Amino acid sequence: MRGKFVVLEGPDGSGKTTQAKELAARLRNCGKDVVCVREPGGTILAEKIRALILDSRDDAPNARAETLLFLAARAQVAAGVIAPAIEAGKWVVCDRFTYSTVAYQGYGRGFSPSVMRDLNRFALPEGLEPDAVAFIDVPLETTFARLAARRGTAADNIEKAGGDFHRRVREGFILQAKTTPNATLIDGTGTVEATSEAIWNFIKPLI
Ligand code: T5A
Repeated sequence: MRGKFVVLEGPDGSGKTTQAKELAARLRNCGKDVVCVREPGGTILAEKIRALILDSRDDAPNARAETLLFLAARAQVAAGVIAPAIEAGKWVVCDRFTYSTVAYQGYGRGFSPSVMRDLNRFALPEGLEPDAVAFIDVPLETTFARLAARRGTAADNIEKAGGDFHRRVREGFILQAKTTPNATLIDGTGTVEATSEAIWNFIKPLI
């Protein structure tokens, strides 16, 4: 039997990684075989691409190169990890997916969101669609406060893009939450437990 594909999306520091772990634990408690994936990443090549995008210092990718690198990483993990796991009956919990490219490179960098959607389609195996997408929403102040509290180290290339960029990215996520099938917008400003419970209430009906 086909598994399920669940995506967590949202601005930097909205709590996706924390919530992906919480959700995977809840699903495993229900006896589900769960694969967790992060984007960009999830295969050896995709993790190398991640480092090229986020950590290049002297020769950071320009906006078009950045877009194509995110898509290359997605093509690799989608065909190599996500689609086979779903085929094998597993649940895939994915920390970011196509909606991030629409939000960051589309609304953030200023490329056409519809071109970003076309590029996403090209990058994915035919028919690969999430069964549910939880968009976790936090205001800009929360993004920057959480990242500052956690890191103390240099920001990556996307985090360095500035307040206006991140404001547009957030708007891009909110718009997509309203227009994407099987999606919901979840308030990420409460406690980890409160957000986890809201995500669980959204995902539970799929079990
Ligand atoms: N990107 C990615 C694109 O531009 N285009 C794309 O197509 C894709 C796929 C990825 C970057 O790449 C960009 C987006 C990103 O900028 P990343 O490091 O993976 O880089 O970035 P994030 O996915 O944003 O990961 P972060 O770790 O920065 O944010 P998360 O995962 O949303 O947040 P999380 O869970 O790590 O939490 C951050 C901090 O907040 C605390 C946590 O303990 C942690 O310290 N926290 C809370 N604190 C209080 N209350 C809560 N409810 C909390 N939840 C978490």
